[in-house]
Amino acid sequence: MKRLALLLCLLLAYSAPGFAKVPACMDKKERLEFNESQVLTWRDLMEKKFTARAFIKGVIVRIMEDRQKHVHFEVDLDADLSTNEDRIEVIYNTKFGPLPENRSGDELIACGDFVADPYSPFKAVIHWLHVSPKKSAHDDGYLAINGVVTGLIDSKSGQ
Ligand SMILES: [Ca+2]
Repeated sequence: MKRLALLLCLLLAYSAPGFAKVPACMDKKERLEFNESQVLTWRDLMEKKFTARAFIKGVIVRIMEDRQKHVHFEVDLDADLSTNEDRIEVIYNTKFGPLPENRSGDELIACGDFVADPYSPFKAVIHWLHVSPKKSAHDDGYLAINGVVTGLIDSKSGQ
């Protein structure tokens, strides 16, 4: 009985507020952990067009651009807005689901593809934040803002 109580306590601790519940982010068959510092290392070291799976949590600084169904966020990866060397560009395609309400300072979680992009002001882009229309070809991704998950609508099947 005591053991059960302890287990319950542990479970409650893990579902405490502040831990947004989001789906697993997969890289082939492996479940990714958040990899913000890895993303910044790739940005600094890898050749342009280098691509890898990314799973990041940060805060929204601002919307950089919003056109042709693509919303570009400036995201700060350590949530400290007084430091800006840890910022990247996150691009969401709204045809895979409506953009959750958002404002500067909100928590953003992105599961998708990192790409080293010299044309981005941050040299680092994360995109592909949506379900894969062809399951075998690419892992699913998503976007979550304040725990509200989007990107899960398969635009081909309309579901
Ligand atoms: Ca920062």
